[in-house]
Amino acid sequence: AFNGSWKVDHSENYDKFMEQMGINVMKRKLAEHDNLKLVIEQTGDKFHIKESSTFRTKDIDFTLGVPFDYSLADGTEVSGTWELEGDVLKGKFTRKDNNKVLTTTRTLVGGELVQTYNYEGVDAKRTFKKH
Ligand code: MYR
Repeated sequence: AFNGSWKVDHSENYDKFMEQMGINVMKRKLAEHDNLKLVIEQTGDKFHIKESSTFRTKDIDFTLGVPFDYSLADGTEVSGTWELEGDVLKGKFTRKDNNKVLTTTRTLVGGELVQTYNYEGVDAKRTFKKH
């Protein structure tokens, strides 16, 4: 159900979230228009994601419940896990530089993919459309 090619359509509070993450204003301006695209292929509990944006292209492989390393587009390194709870993917990632936790969820809502983000009390949301 998460399978497909998803393009970001709009974001809510993403700038504030990135600010909380410590990202400077110039990078935040660029990141607001990153044209993020995710191609998701799920097979059982294994995911393969092709991420592309104005910043980079990246292949990500993970298995539900199994920790993995990931670098955010600004270079911040995190380590964590995705789990499926009902129809909701729940991710919990710890920054390697300060041990603080970033949580994120992915849910399908009316044919759109909604990803939420939380870091240190600040929530954001990005909505992706299938294309
Ligand atoms: C993936 O499933 O796409 C890979 C793992 C995602 C880890 C957490 C993603 C949070 C990205 C937040 C970007 C914030 C920029 C400051």
